[in-house]
Amino acid sequence: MTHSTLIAIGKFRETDIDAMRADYDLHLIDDARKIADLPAQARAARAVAYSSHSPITGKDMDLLPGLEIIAHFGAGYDSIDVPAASARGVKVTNTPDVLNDDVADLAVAMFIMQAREMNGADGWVRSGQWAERGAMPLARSASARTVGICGLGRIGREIADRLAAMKCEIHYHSRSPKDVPEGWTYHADPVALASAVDACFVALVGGAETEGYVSAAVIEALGPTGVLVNISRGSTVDEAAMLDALENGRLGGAALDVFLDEPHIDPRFRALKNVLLAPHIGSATVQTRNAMGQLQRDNLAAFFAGKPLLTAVN
Ligand code: 8YV
Repeated sequence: MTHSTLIAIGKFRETDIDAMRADYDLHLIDDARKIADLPAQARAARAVAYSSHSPITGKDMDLLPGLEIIAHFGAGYDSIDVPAASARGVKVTNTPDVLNDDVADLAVAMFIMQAREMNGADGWVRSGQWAERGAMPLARSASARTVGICGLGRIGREIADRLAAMKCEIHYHSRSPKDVPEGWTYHADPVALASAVDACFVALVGGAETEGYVSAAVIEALGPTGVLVNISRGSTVDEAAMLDALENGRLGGAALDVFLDEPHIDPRFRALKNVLLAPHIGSATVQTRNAMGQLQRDNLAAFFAGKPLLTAVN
């Protein structure tokens, strides 16, 4: 049987490449800018497997005249110009839900680490300060705090459920009120949310609509004792305003897994003691990345079998 052609664009693990090679005539490139370099036979492909945070545009799609589907590795699909894909009749799929637990775990873990100053605590022991100077200065509680979730989608809800189990008082902001447990407080305005809480978790989808959604006003409302936790996209926060506020003590602290210019983050972050940093690892576990790869391939298989797509975006 001849295999269908598949163009894989971006970074993939060997296991995913092997799995795609088993089923397709695979052409692998690391960036959509390299589509033009592919041989003509590859550019006749009907399908693309995508795994990149750099953009794929309508112009890139036009270089693939037979293109019918872009199957993305990731829940967020802000790197794909979905309106351009739709205009060309190209289906887009993503890999939602399978990563919810890991991303929510990381958000809560980073919140606890930031509050309890775990990085400093580790250093206190390693550097010998415990023996030399005695007990570390007191940190802050993570349990029983008042917390806000900005964006109560599927990941936001998992974060809220974990925080509720930690006896936190839950506030949230989303476009409209959601079906939530009694006692959770809805705020129609993100500034009102930030004013009401000790810590705010950003769980918004990325893309043009949410760019800078966590604005200077939201950051000011969180205030000198407030903490911002972001596991969504760097673009959702006004990063310049956040850096200013962190440097000047107008924002208490932050725990960040995502940044504007990954992996070349603003060097100002490195000097900040009140910030916990992670290199976009929300979904970065063997279990979840396996599940994401499988879901990406299941969408491709469904497409080639003429069956309904499992997780269609458009
Ligand atoms: C990335 C993510 O996909 O799912 C998302 O939206 O941000 C991550 O899981 C991952 O970094 C692979 O590029």
